[in-house]
Amino acid sequence: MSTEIQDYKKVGDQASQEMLIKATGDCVDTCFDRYETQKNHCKFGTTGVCCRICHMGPCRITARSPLGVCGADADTIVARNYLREVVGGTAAHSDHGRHLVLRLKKVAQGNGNGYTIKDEKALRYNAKLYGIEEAGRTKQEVALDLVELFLGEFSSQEETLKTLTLAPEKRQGVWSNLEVTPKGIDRTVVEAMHRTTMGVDHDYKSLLMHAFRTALADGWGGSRVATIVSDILFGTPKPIKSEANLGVLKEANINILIHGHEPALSEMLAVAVQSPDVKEYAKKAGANGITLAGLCCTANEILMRHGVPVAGNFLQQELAIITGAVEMMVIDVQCCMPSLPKVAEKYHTEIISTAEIAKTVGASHVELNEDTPLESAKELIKRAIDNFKNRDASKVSIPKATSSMVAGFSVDAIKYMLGGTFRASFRPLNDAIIANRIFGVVGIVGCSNPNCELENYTNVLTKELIKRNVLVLKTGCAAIASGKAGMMKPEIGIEMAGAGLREVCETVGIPPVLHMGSCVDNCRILEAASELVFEGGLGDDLAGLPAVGVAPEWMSEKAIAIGSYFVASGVDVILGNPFYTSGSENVVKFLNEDTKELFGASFHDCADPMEAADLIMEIIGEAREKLGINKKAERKLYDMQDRRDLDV
Ligand code: SF4
Ligand code: MSK
Repeated sequence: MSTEIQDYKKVGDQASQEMLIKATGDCVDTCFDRYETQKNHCKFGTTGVCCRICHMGPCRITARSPLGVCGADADTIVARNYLREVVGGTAAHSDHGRHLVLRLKKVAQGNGNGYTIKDEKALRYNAKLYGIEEAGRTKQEVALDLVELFLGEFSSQEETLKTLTLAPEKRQGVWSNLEVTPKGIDRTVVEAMHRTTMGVDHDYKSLLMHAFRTALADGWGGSRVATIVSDILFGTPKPIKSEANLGVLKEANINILIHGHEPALSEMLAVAVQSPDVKEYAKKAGANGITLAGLCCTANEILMRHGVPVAGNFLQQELAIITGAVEMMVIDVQCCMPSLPKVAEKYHTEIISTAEIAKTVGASHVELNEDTPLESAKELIKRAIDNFKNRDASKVSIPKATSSMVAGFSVDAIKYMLGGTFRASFRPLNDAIIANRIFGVVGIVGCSNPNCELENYTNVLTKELIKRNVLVLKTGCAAIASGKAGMMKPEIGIEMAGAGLREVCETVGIPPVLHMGSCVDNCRILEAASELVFEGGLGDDLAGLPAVGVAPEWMSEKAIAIGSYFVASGVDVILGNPFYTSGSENVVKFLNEDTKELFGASFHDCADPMEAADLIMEIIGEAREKLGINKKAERKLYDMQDRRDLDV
């Protein structure tokens, strides 16, 4: 490794290192450089004791000034700030869900204009879950009823969320006893903003309980609705092969990147890019073809359903442009850096913002024509093709690194893999856990963050867990990290797995690390955990399952909401970097200890991936002990007499 590369040791993967070196040569600033200039973080911010909620402040709590002008203490201020972060995450996931519900409404009313109900089975299955009559009715009629119900999930003023009834009954009882069952999503979010404005809710416990209530409105509300409707409109993901890392970009091709979170436009682009006229247009422009690839969670959405390759995760969005080979980056919502047009100035890349609510200075704004979305998508691709002539060959350098992967593990797909068409169920997984071939299940989720070495924590922990026979479920940028590291290629992942997990994966034909989708799809992990409970033999609640959640390199408010709904659901959560709450011992104690009494799960801070692995084994071991399954099952070879006995 050259000294130049060693300088970028905060970036573990070769492809990103190469692009950071190129960025220096091209005089381009990236988030890694900006992190260096920003990294002396304000202590008032990182400890959560800065309040700028009213204009008597800003107030900052210190030993010499323990109260704000209004009298608010550190507990109130830290808890208010935490709740507002949960609100940000919940609002992002839920607004995404709302847009999808409104799209399903148009489709059901006959105004889909190219969007259809792609998965009628998912529509009917989910309608039944909510008690909507579906037999003998058209899919449009069923969809309209489901849309009405989902819109009620946002607007309900007095009734609690219907989607919460998809959780195990015992958990619903816990929420009800603690009075954290949320009413409508919009009401819950508005109330959170009201509670945190100057002079309203000052009791840190009351504020934190509303944070959990709000997070539940995300995980068992907005996010779950978003995932269900995405499956209905675009298809429930099934295992699909693809590739990950910057090497998916091709020098001789037109390269188009889709980035953000909402799948509606990218679905159209994935269809449009296949059309013969568009392909012909690319050939005429002198390109071999078109590479459509994704970044962040838009990538995960279209990877899961179309096998569209993933160019990279959150921290690779600028690096992708620095290859000099990207004709267009189409951005929608969430996690798209405002720096993108600035980076693109050095190259020929055109940044196109597409969401009405998400505009970026320096980007061109093009919204999909709702009457002719496919045509709009084609026009966008042709615009990228027209930009090919502006590419400067001397600035092009695409890293070679790519890794093949299998993604697309929705809960439905996992059930099918475990039991086939006629016996699709989680039974074999429950049995493997009970027999201790699989020690437990861990969801590793979240982002990448320049405050730590890119993907190191995520990959070290994942590798260690599968070695210790823990099945790993992944979403978001953490999933992309495993894809890039080869762990989602069954033959490679299986080699890394411990004997018990390996046996199960080989029998079923799955990798030991399952890609379950985007960050909104973290609700799929809760759905999978609920299936473990419904299947029987592992207790009657999510709390007590041999399962843990981890957010190793998180950075977004969405991750705070996700962590909070995991804990409120009874699943312990390990954080690679702590919340900005250390300014209040009471708040930290509440989140890291008191929640265990309330919800049966809590947060744990753990900066080292190997220590996290040990902690996870301890938490899962305790759960196994309580379930009475903490022993190594002997494998019994049956002789003829045993078989006769079994038959009796
Ligand atoms: Fe200061 Fe209180 Fe205003 Fe916050 S709400 S800025 S603590 S006076
Ligand atoms: S994109 S929220 S960086 S996972 Fe979902 Fe990745 Fe985190 Fe954004």
